[in-house]
Amino acid sequence: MSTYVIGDLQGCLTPLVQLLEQIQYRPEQDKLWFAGDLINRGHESLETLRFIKSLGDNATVILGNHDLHLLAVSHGFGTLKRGDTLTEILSARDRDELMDWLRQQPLCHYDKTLNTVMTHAGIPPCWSLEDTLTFAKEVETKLKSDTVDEFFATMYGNTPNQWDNTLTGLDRLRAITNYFNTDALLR
Ligand SMILES: [Mn+2]
Repeated sequence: MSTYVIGDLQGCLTPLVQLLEQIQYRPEQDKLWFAGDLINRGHESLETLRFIKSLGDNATVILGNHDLHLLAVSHGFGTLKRGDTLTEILSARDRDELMDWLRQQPLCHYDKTLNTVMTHAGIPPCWSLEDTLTFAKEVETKLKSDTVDEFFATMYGNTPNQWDNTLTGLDRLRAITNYFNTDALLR
């Protein structure tokens, strides 16, 4: 059994399918991890999302900044930018199903057996593993909640840009999200 970790697909399904052929991916025994940014920029975003979702338990997915942007826009927050290729998802017949599935995905994945953590951009050096998992859970709980719109309404923005354990509320959630998803904060 092998575990393959694949980075930013950005809506490029055809190269993914070619890659899976090349590594001779065997669904009955191999696992695929996707490190976020499944969609946007590329021209097969809708099909990419449907494909990853169809992999079920064979795929472990975490959210990247583009995935969160799509979720925010689909909830009526944020605006589409030039170069975004998200409209086919937003107008798809299975949009709600895809968005509900995406919203259930975590910001961070930890595999104890492999002693490995996957995040989209990184982990700040001041966070322990326990901090990392706890902070990810805080955002994930909000994402799955009925009050997720509060999060999307305040998700955009680069402040606070310094981690402080005393941060609370939506500022805290935005800071955690930015640390997981924006490598600028980690430099
Ligand atoms: Mn990204």
